[in-house]
Formats: sequence, C-alpha cells, structure tokens
Amino acid sequence: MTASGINEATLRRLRPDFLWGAATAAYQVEGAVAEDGRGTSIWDTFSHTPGRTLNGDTGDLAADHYHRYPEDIELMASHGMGAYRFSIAWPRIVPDGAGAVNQRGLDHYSRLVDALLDRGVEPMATLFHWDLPQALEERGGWYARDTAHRFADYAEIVLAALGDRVPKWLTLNEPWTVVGQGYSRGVHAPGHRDYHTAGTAIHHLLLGHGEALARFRAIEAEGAEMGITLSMALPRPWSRRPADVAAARLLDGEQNRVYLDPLFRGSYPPDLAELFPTLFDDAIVRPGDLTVISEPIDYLGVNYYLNHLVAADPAVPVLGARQIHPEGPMMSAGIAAVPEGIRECLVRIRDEYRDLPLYVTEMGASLHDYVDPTGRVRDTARIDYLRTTVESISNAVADGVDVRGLYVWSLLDNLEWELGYSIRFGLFFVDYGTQRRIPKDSARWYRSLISEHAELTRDRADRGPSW
Ligand code: IFM
Repeated sequence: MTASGINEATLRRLRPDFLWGAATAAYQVEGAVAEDGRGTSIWDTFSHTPGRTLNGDTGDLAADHYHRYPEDIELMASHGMGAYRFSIAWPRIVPDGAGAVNQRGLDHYSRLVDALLDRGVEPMATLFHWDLPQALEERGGWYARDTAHRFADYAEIVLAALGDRVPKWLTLNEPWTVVGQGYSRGVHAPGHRDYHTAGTAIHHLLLGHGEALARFRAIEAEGAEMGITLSMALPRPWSRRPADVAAARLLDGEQNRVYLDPLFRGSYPPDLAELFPTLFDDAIVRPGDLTVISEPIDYLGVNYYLNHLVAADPAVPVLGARQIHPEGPMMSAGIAAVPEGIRECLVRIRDEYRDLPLYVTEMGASLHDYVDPTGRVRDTARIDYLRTTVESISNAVADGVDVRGLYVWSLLDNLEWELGYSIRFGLFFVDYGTQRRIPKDSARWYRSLISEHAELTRDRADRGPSW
C-alpha cells in the first residue's frame, strides 16, 4: 500500500502521462468584476438580485484569483499538479457579447497561460462556464439562435489569441446545469422556470458548441484539441415498478441523453418529445444543425457528482418524478458522495456512444471545512472521496476505457453559485477576509498521490508510450 492509500497496481494502471490537475471557473474565483473593461454577466445581475443567492453572496471579490493567479499557480506547481482547467470570462473578452473586443481581457488570460506554461502546468481552457454577457441575455440569451453565432465569434477571438499556447479546449461546461438549473428550475442565472421552452436553450447551446468547434478546426491550431464537458448523472429507479423505471429513464434523458445523443448520434432522443417539444420543432432545429453539433470532438470532459434514486411522483410538476438521495454519506451541498459511480459513467460513454479519450474534468467534495486551532484543515472526508475517485477511474481503465486525466473540483474554495460561500470544495482553503490560501490535508494527500504515480510509472514513461 502506498502513502495515498491506493494500492500500487491500481495506480500503475493509469498512463504515465495521466494528467493530475485541478479546476476552477471564472465567476467563481476571479473577482475583479469591474476591472480592465469587463462587461456585466448574467451572474452579476442574478447574484445582485435580492433573494437569488444565499446571504446575497456575489462573485465581486470571490477568491481574487484575477490578481492572485501567480500565487495560485505556485501552489499548483509546488503540489505537483501538471494541469489546470480554468474558464475564460466571455464578458472580459467581448463585454457586450457582440462587437468590440476588449484587448485587456485577452491580455489577462495570455499572462495567465504564460505563467502556467512557465511553471510546467498545462492549461485547459473552458470557453463558457455560465457567465453569459448580460447584453446577450437581453437579446434572448440561449433562447436566441443568434447567441450561438455570437459564442462562435467569441470563441474564434480567443482561439486566435491563445490557440498557439493552450493545448486543450472545452467549448461548454455542463450544458445540463445551464439549462436544468437556469432555464427549467430557475435556481441559477438567468432564472427561467419553464421546461416547455428549455429545449430551445439546449439546442442553441449545442449549436454554439458545434459552431465554435468548426471555427477551431478552421484555425488549425497545431497540437491543440477541443471537446466539451458534460455533467453525467446516475439516476436509478427507486423500485422495479414500471412507473419508477420510466421516471428514472426520463431523468436520464433530461440530464444525460439529451446532450450525449445529439453530440454522438446526431439526433435528439424521441422519448423526450413531450418534455422538450421545441427540440422537435423544425423552426428551432434547422436542417444541418445536427450535423454541425455531431462533428467529432477530440475528447469528452466528464463531470460527475449526482447519483440518485428516482421515484415516480405525479405531484411533482412536469417531470412527475422525485429524486431520492441514496446510500452513502452526504456532502454538504445535499449531494450524495458516491464517487464509485464515475466508473459506470465512463464505461457507459464508451459502450453506448463512442470510444474516445476522456478527461474527468471535475469531481470534488463539498464540506464545511474549517481551520482548526493548530492551523490545519483536516478534510479527511475529501481525501476518502478522492481516493475512491482515483480507484474508480483506474477501474474504468481496467475496463478498457481511455481515461487521460483528472481535474479535481476545485483548486480553491470559491463561490458555489446560488449557495454562495457557504460550502467549500477547494484543495486549498481560502480565508476570504484576508485571501490567505491554506493547503488542506487533501492538497498534501494529492501531492503524495501524484508523486507516487510518477514513481510507479517511471519505467513505462522512459520506454515511451505504449498506446
Ligand atoms: O461549482 C460547480 C461548478 O461550477 C460546475 N460543476 C459542479 C460544481 C459543484 O457544484
């Protein structure tokens, strides 16, 4: 057994160049919302609207990563991390969503990328992690087809500036969360609560993805690759009753298949026609759209948090289904911590969709961490969660799935959207009053895991890749 508590054979199974990283998103960590010409995003508007976020928390200051990124990169490097997944704030680049480009925004990310490369940390950039320019929301947001075209324009600007130095790109982060929380359930920005029209937002997000991918292919950034990150859920029926089985199937459609099917099969799942009628409306899904959306990606990013049982419940509007949080310890966000489920998600993609390279672009545990009187953050539950995560990824590799990296959510404690700063996901504790970063026990554990893996796979790395 190794110091990380993961047995050697399990760690050896992961490729020598397996990427060990951490992830963040612009609005959750950057702060500096009024600096260097940044425009307003829907999350500025939403978080400043009374009653929308817990305690009225906003991303105005967040973890001040906009200014403190050199220190944060140093933390990654000194903890052995070889990769950083961050997102680019669209309103920093095109403040009004269309038209004038803000060079100061591009310069910021250019400096960030150079600083990462200097420290040997590979950048992975997400183009859209939910901070839509407010100006585009006022023109219909993702209900409007034009937003997809504007997204592609913005992507092209960023790719032209950074495509030579950023080897890994993601178009969208978790379109399910954007739509499920922001358009259907109304708990995220922009706060719409309408399943009936949510399909339109799904389609335009995916169209934006496809058009951005086409621009990327046209640029031919050498050595760079592009994918998309989906959040995969594991909804299972509460019982074998046909009504529960059908309810779980519906949630699987709403959370997984409605994104996977168009991306990999070029069609929307017919069983979702009642839930998302506009996905079957020719005025919304126009000829050729699904061809654009299903153009092959270089890899898929998978985020995994949700594992729940589903029971039919006619009292629940629209879905007629209730989620029951199951077995296992609960994390503080009310999310059941069942990290083993990642194996099933990864295998499913290979078996039901396509055998392509996969990156786990987020997995993490939310806890009520605190600094104890000795100055330590003893987040044992997060270490257990991450240990099981790594073992489960290795099991998927044993099943023959091509998994190439893990980006822990999150590098730093940050703004957990509508839950504000009430819960913490970071490997590094952020004392928000002083912005001091304190490595949690999990950060030290991650460092030892990364060095054990390097040690165990050194021979194979010296012989060169065998894949
Ligand atoms: O904080 C979020 C992140 O922005 C997207 N994926 C899930 C995380 C935890 O809820």
